[in-house]
Amino acid sequence: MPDQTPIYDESKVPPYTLPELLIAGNGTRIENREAWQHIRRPELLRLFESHVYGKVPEKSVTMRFIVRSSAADALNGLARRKEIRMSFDDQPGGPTMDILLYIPNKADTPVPTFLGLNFFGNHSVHKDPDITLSTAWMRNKDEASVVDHKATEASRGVAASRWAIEQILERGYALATIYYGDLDPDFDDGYQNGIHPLFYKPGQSQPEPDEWGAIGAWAWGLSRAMDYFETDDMIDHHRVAVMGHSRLGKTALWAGAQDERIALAISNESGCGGAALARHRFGETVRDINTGFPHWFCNHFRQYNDREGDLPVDQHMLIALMAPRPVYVASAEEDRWSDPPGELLAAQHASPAYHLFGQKGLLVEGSGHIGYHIRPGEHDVTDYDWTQYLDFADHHLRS
Ligand code: GTR
Repeated sequence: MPDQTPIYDESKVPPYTLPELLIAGNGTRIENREAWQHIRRPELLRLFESHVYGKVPEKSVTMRFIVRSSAADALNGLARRKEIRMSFDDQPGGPTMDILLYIPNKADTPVPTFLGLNFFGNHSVHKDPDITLSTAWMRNKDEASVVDHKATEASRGVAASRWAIEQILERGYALATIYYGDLDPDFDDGYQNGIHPLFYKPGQSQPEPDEWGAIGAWAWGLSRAMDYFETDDMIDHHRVAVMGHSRLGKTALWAGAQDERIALAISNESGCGGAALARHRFGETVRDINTGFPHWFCNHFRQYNDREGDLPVDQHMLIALMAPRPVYVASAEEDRWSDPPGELLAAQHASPAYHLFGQKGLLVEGSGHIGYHIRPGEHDVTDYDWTQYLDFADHHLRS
């Protein structure tokens, strides 16, 4: 096994060659948007499914939703608050997913919307006392006032600094959020809880080696929220931006790659398995992530521990799967584990897919269809990050 000390010095990153974005598996050069849409895009999706995130089993589930609450006077009259519960199974006690929605009162609906999964329950994104407190299993964390894997009253608003809700609403966007653990609680239990078991064939007790892990399940939940938006006439489902931080940034990119209804995908410091090139061995590596989080990816991904160069894809291709839709990658200077230089490189190398559509990819100055910023500070989501996302969304979703 090679030395496992993380590399934080660009000059020590071993040389690598990226797989060609615009050459198909059979050697055909991809020269236009039709060839991208019909040949390369489906091929890359299959490769990410089989080797990285796993595929969603082919099975339809019985999806239902109920509106659990709706109040026009939330946040001092700024917004309507809605809570929607989706279920995927007719059996009582099956998995459910709760969407919290804030819709700006001053805007004419339907409104463009930011959608993001959260780490500690919908009640964590704002101190609003009327958000239903999640009763789902959570990772224990003192700062989030999670005790014995359950949220407490003191958990309300613990993640509020990461969700610029008033800013989002004042700028005319709705915000929708879902606790990621509703889809799959984030620990390695061999996929016995969450939504995976709904998809098992008779006799199957865990996903096949090329079937989805937790990131696949979380991304699936984002697409189910898209299904709901198609039924809610206050939401403009053609203008939904999916935003995620860290593991949920990996998820946002994977959801956006698969689901072309998503108009914009935003990766906030998603790092390894997200926006950062796997072959650029800086910070977290494939071995690190498969060891620390064996349940996030499909089992096949483990073949690439210390063998990133053998992956048939790299993460510039994941970003490119958003084309021609806009995509945003953000890094933080002190968050070296997420490999900021590898994130920027992936964004740059995704650009040729955009050029096929006559668009600019990543631009050093001005705005192309790939946005990027790096800010001072640590691994986190800040108001500054949100201001950039709102400006980018204004440019691409409102013009
Ligand atoms: C880290 C992990 C990263 C990132 C992060 C997070 O421990 O190594 O890949 O996903 O967790 O999601 O907070």
